[in-house]
Amino acid sequence: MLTANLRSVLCAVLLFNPSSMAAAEESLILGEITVRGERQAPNEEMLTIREVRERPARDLGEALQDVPGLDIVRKGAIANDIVLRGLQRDNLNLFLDGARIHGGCPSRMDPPSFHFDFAEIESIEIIKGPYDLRNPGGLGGMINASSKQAGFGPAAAAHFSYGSFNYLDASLNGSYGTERWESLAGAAIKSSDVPESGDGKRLTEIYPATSPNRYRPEHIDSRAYETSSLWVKGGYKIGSGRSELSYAYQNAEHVLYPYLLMDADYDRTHRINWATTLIDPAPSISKLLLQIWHNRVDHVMDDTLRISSLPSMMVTRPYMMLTDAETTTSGARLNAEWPFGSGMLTSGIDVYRRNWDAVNVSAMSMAYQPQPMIPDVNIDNLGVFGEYSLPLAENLGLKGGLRIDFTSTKAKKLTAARLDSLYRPYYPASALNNETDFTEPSANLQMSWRAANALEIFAGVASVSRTPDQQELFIGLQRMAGKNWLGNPTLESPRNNQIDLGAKWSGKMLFATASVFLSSLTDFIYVIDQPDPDAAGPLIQARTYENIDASMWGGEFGSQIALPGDIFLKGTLSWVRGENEETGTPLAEIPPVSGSFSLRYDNGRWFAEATERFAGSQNRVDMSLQETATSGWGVTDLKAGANWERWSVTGGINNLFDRYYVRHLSYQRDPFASGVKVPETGLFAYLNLAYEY
Ligand SMILES: [Cu+2]
Repeated sequence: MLTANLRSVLCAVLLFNPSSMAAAEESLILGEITVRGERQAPNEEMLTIREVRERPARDLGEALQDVPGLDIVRKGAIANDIVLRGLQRDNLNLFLDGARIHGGCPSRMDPPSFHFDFAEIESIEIIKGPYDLRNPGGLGGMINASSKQAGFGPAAAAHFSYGSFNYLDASLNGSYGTERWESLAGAAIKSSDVPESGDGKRLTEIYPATSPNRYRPEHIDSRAYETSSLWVKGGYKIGSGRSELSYAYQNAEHVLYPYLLMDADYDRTHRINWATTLIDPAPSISKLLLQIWHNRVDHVMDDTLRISSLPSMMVTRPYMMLTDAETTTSGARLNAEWPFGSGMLTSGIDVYRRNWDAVNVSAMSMAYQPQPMIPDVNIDNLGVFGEYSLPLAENLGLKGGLRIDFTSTKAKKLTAARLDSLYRPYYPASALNNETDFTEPSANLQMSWRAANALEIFAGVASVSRTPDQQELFIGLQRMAGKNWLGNPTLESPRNNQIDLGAKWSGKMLFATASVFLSSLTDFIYVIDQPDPDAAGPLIQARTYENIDASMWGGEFGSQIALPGDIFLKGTLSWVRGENEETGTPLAEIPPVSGSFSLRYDNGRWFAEATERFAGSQNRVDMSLQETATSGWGVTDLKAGANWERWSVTGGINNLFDRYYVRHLSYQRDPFASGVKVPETGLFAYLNLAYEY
């Protein structure tokens, strides 16, 4: 937490504070290299908002795509889901200012990162691997976005971006701070028409001419998304600590997901977060953090834009299927830092409740039948942790910790009758219940050794578990054809046992990291097909979940080099491999090898940059899930920009040669397989204009 805050402050000073801009102007990138070198551990990554802002990233997934180890699931023009070292969904923790947030959509139309705008964000911290014990469930890693803080006096910033396909992203931030208090408010809007891929087709034109899931002709040229966000924050200084209360509202309307069989009518999000930090509140405590937060998301999706909703004998409403979902996540934490011996002990207690309730209404036979798809499920978690960091010698540090989580889950709207009729036939040998409990310890040990002035070596070993989520345990959707979608109420908590080795070189002109990891996943939650239990009866095959043993291994490389003549080079490379140890076959949805290389001229007043992004082919696929191979690709991006007093302008072209390409994680499998891959955007030109006061 402390390093994250310090890092935010450094980023803010280096990148945003206009008064320090002149001094830092000559060495903006050099400054970033220095900050990375000083602050970024070998198992961590950080992304500055400068890097985010220079490109037309529509969401956090796109913004993070050049960070080694990160990849995305492409579902449409926006709302890409983040993948870290081949792990995704609930295997990753994603927070805003340390507050947990979950999406409402059972198909992850609104992943956690979709629920805040970039314009709210100052920096993003990524811990790769299970090395965060301060939060429950960080099995694969932790991504924490830190929101902007008001500085001293008045400040304002305006950003405006426009690009191909009527891409629009505009935001306004204003703040005022005094010795004692500070306040900040901002707003942002984003919208775009449907982008075209390199073959000249829009994302809404990717379905075969006979598919019932294709878009109706009048919606092919509609908006791809429209979002608006509003945020306010007030802070009060208490000694050298502070107390802060923030609220944000986000409304996303008409978001198209060609990846899925439905599109979002809306996602409406409320976020409230209160955090108080006290410095030296008692002789034995150096820092105390108390935080309480609450988030709520309302989400409705349906197929009204698709052919499947055209009126027929069966379809007598504007939709053939509709899902109305709502989720709330609330929690609190109390963390304390105690100087103890020659080290520092951090301990804490935290609780959260995540409630998820989704009702699906589909035309079944001759009637519309509502089903408790996610049957109003509570997950309640109580955790305690202790973490001790000890400097063993001047150049050798040791850090270790232990955490225990007690979790109980209950599906309030899952009746015994529905469990018996819909779930039990697929699990005849198990006792099925609408509630289940877990008690899981997690632990890690990390060592960092400064082997030479510029060289730091990192080694870590960790064992971290997470709770199965509401969907994996209790989802229940009976369908007319295809496959049912069922949770498995007998799931155990998955666990990641991982070792990491990393090295970081942070010289004056060169910053480089290299890391490798090996992970043994026990009770990993994996998608499987259950056969039709009553060949002649009304039941059909089901797509469900089971615990498997799996292993993953891989590595990343990242570097930033400053050459004479204001030339900068940047390169990244990521690789991961996953194996299902039960069957000896590849794990599904593992990204191929990928990377980027860029060359930049930057004299502090203006810059020009060329980047080549690439991915290899992925032939290691899970045939049992009808996963198919994906070809490799490479695309070229160009950009240039200039600063003048308080103004800055950046423009560029992504995918210069208008290549048609798809990512490996670009299509949905059963039970909602639409059979199409969602391609990446073709040639895309953009202009960003920013004014900072
Ligand atoms: Cu949805």
